[in-house]
Amino acid sequence: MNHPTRRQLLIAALPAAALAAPPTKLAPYGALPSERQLAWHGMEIYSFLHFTTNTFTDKEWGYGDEDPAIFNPTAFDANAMVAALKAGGMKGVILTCKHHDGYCLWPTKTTEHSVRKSPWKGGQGDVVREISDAARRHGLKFGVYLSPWDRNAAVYGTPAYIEMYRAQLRELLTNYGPIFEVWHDGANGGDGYYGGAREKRKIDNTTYYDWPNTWALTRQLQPDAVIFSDVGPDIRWVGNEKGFANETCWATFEPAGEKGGPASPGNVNAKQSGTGTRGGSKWLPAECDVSIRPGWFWHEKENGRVKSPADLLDLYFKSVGRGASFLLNVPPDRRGLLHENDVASLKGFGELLQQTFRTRLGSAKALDGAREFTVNFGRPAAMQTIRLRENLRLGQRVEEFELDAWLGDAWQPIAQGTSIGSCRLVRLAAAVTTDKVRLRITKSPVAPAISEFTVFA
Ligand code: FUL
Repeated sequence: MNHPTRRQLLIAALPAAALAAPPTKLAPYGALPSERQLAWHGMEIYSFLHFTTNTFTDKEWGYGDEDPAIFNPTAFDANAMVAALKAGGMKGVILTCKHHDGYCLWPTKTTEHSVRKSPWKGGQGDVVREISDAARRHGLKFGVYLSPWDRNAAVYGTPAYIEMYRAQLRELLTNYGPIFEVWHDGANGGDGYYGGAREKRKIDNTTYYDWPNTWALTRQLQPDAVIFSDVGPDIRWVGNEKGFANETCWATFEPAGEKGGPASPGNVNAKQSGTGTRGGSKWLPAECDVSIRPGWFWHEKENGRVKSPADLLDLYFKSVGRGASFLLNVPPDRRGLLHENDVASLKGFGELLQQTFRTRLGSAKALDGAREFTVNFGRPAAMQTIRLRENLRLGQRVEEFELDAWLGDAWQPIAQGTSIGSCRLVRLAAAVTTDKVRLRITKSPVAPAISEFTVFA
């Protein structure tokens, strides 16, 4: 009689997704990503849409006393906006369902301050519905931004507001299909309208929001969604709003509060967020957020200050190429469309991305455990871009690497680097013509688990 081997039994017990990973004899090292984090790593680039009454008042932070009557986009077209994002290569879109001014872009039951009180579509409109539907139609994932700070709510600062915030989250997480990311901003408390009080309200951001219980609600309603904040629990802020991670960027992180002590959203020593913590106890990869314009919201005067496709490609290399994600904000204008300049830039960026990774000169095979690999093109070719990835299921292992090209009759160093993680992109200042490129892992506490080494023209 044939008994299953121990290995067969082990494999049978594995979830289906784990079987998709290449077989390995290597033991995992350090903190490991969850399945939801792994799915998120696969996205790499996605967009923000910052849209609220600010779009109509020309502000970045609304005070909370804006009249909902001013929210009246004249040619709102969710399909057109999502299509433009898709042309830019975006895999998802996160909508500011409520920004600090408290105006809700969906017909919430929690407050009167919403689209229901606006003339747009006779008070029957629902921006969250239209954007989430359009995203799914175009194959993009949908995420929600729900500002913890609410300058409109009379109850802000009291326990009743936490109930209200959770009720809003519950509406967003139950009525709009699968959510890939929930975005909790760190800007918390200050002056505002607060139901007419017009005063300053300070909250203690280490205790007021009781985050663990809010996050538990997200886990319950949308178990696959990653939760973003300054400190995770799934995705961390990179520590700047310029769209780049540090040259060395670990997926592991040990967040500390601004003045030491425990960290919380709005209270993190952000100087460490760009690099993370080598050997940190949590898998907490970085997300690099930035706007395509100087501001997060649309302003007429910034129509001429849209980042170019080349600027965006540079940021892509400095975010995705350093193991983080790239979250690019493109704000709708007063028509409820993306401005022509932004649309053109997105399209140009999408094309540049395709061009950059169009011609594969070669990839290395049988990577498990080895410290040295060669990609042989079989003929001389001009190469400029190299992509490396680690098998994240085995943790972040590599600490330093070097790349050499065969030039004349010897290996010559062309680049070196540190962290790899989900993705490390190396772009040489100028193309090098060679027929083979070598990767050497020069520092790793355990056998490396490189899952990709590809050279592009
Ligand atoms: C910040 C907010 O204050 C900005 O308005 C914007 O939403 C940005 C993404 O996060 O903290």
